[in-house]
Amino acid sequence: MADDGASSEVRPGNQGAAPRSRRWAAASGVVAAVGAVVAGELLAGPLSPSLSPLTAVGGVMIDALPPGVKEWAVSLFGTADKAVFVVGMLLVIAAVGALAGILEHRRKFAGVAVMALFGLVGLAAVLTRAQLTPGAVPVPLLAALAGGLLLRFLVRRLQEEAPAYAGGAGGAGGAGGAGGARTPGRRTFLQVLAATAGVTAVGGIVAAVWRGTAAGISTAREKLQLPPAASGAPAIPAGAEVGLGGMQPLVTPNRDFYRIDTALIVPVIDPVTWTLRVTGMVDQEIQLNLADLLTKPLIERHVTIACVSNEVGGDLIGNARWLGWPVRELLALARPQSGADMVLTRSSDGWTAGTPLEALTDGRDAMLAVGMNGEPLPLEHGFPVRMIVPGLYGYVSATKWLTELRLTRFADEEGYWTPRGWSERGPIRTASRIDVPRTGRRVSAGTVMFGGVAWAQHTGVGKVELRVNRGPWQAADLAPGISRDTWYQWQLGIELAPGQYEVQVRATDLNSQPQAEERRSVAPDGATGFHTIRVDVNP
Ligand SMILES: Nc1nc2c(c(=O)[nH]1)N[C@H]1C(S)=C(S)[C@@H](COP(=O)(O)O)O[C@H]1N2
Ligand SMILES: [Mo]
Repeated sequence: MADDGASSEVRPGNQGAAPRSRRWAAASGVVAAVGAVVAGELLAGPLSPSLSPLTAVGGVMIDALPPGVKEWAVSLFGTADKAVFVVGMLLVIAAVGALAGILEHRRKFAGVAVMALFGLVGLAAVLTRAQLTPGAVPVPLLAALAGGLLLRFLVRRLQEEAPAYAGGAGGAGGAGGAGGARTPGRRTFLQVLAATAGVTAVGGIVAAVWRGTAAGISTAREKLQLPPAASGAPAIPAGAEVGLGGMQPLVTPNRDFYRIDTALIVPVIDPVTWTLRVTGMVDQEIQLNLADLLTKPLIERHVTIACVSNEVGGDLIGNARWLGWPVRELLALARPQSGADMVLTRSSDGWTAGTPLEALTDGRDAMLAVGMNGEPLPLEHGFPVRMIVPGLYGYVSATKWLTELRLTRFADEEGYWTPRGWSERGPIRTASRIDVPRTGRRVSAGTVMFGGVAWAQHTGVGKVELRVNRGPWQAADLAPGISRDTWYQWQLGIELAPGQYEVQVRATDLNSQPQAEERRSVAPDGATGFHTIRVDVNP
């Protein structure tokens, strides 16, 4: 195809060479743009550990995503959603970089201008974030400067040292021949480009390791000695775990515990300098540090927490043994003023949740948690301190990386998710789930064992029933719960002949309130409907 006599006589530095040199200019732009990002991450290390330009831009984008898109992304990518998001951002950045390279090749400083724009976008994003500190401001500008210098340097090398490939201004021609030969000039340019890309890659790995592992804080966390609870967790009753193969453990191990939050990188908080403030409509403002908190009489309780985005049958729910100080005791010291009906909790990254004051003072085990299943909170689950409130969805109560409790009124302020299409109040809906057998699974005829969990937070589960092909409800064996603040396991053997069946579950709480039957999706205040599975019974 290329060999069509008439047009084969390509002039050096023209049609044949220009596209190729444009490609190298684009590659230079990619290296420069990624280099700028890496520079930003590295500079953020010493200057602004909890806010880099990349995480600032990502945070702005996450906050701006319509709630539907967010749910979709979470369901599509599961817990990998953040990695996928970051990779997506880097691809866009690389594409913009390629464009900058091509522009710079065509016209001096045109690509550098794109890099400058990059820096301004980063700066604008940084300025809007809650973690903003003075040190964060110069980072995007210095990063953009690094990217701009790198781009200019690479494109100049491309144009000077491989003039045959420079299709740009002046039609620099001749020296290298018509596009095929490996001239010394071109080889030098490629070496420079490869070296720069290598340095950028190494820098990227250093930045990722540095920021990703947050080594110092992880060590501090591991060294942290949690005091024993003044009031220990009630023993788990015998038989609470039904022990059916394929069921999930009654107490969810930390590494398997679902994680939901808007934080692109896990906030890393130094436990030594961490403070918690109680502000707003209180007679006595309070500030305390972790050492203070750990001297308080702590309680330890099993509490099941759930996400409002948990679909019927979903797994955004987990049960852990939390160690913490009752929130009501802190509030008693602060003395809320009359009229206050909401506690707006805030995290180090500016996320907020609006919790009814009532739920924090009515005697339930709402706590400022420091421990999860016998160890300090994992970084992803809110180290050093988070709030746990039995009976409320996480988005209105379970603030991780907690830094402030602000007494206010629902009439005056709202939590992060409320203006984004979610209810102001979020009590966890009574619900149930079939875990065994998995939907669509083939089983053998005879007694088929069904098992799963049910929860009616802070009320307790009264009964669980199953029905086959919309027949009569049959009572399942309900295992004893650890407390009314945890989920309960259940099981039931049902005689099934070969065929295909639809099996549904429903829970009823200890006040005889059955869970809602109507199928509704998660927004604005939690999914409803019966979890329904299909079972194929083999002969
Ligand atoms: N700082 C902060 N805390 C947060 C959130 C958040 O986005 N940021 N998300 C909340 C939501 S929606 C839920 S469901 C729970 C999840 O807690 P987990 O990740 O420990 O399971 O955390 C809550 N606490
Ligand atoms: Mo959530």
